[in-house]
Amino acid sequence: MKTKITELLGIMYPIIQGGMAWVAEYHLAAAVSEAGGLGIIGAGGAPASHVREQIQKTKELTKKPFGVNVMLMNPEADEIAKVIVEEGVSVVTTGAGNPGKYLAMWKEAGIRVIPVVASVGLARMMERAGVDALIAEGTESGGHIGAATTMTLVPQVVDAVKIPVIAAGGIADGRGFAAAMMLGAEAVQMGTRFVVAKESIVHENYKKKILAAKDIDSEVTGASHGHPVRQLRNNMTREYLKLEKAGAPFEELEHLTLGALRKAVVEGDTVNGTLMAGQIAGMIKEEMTCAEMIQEIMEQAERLLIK
Ligand code: TUI
Repeated sequence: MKTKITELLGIMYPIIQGGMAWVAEYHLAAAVSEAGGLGIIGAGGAPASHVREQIQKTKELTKKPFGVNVMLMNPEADEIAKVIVEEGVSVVTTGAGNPGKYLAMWKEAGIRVIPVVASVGLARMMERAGVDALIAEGTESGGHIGAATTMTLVPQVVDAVKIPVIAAGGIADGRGFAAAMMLGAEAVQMGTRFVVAKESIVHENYKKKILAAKDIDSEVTGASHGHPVRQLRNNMTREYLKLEKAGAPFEELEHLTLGALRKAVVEGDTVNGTLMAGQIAGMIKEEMTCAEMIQEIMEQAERLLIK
């Protein structure tokens, strides 16, 4: 399927894998790229040296294009931005902030720059700054989120800018893909579905929680201090929300979440770990390879779009 995004990025299918911290490492990124989508290494909160290693390992597994996501709150974001240039990565996505200060360096290196935006305001600002495309991410997503839903955000961003828009948040099958195209998107980004890919290194306990999740099993923590994060309900979210409701200071809440994503992804701690997942988790029922998922989504979407 050809769209402005498949042309821009040189990929077969307009499906991009979310740059999820801890989850989006080189096995997953390479598998998605090999399957014809765009795999992404999620730098998350990792040090720049780790990101460089991940890039090098991905290159060993695939010759196809892949990207790196820079989580802009990472204290080593400046170094990671340089590593991306040095390693000749072809696509960068960014999250949780404004990547303005890196744009000149990335564009000069010929990198395709695609920031995640959660509002029309930032979308316009990013287009003016010269980015290649945008990911409009709705509040249905897992992890750090904005306030607008995918259904409302995507068409408003599409109307506001001329560059291609990728829809994210609440998309996990061919119906969601087709709906995103109807809203004017040129591709989709999926996170939660790829967490349970066969190639994903995420702990089996975490995957099982996503596969067992129902529609209303996610919870948003941190909204009171401006860092809303969506994750599956567990002991951690109950404790967090109780403290948050009681007006606990930011530092105390931070302490609760420190290292909690690693605990979930690596150790499989589903009680006190952070099980980041989007609202679409309730629809995901099966672990598949990335190639199987992408084939299934594209076949279903094409049937719907031809109707
Ligand atoms: O970045 C994400 N999702 C993430 S990052 C992450 S790591 C983390 N772990 C624990 C606590 C907090 C973060 C987990 N999930 N998605 C992209 C995204 N970007 N969603 C929303 C935004 C966003 C929000 C506001 C982007 C820009 C923005 O504006 C900031 C500005 O400076 O204008």
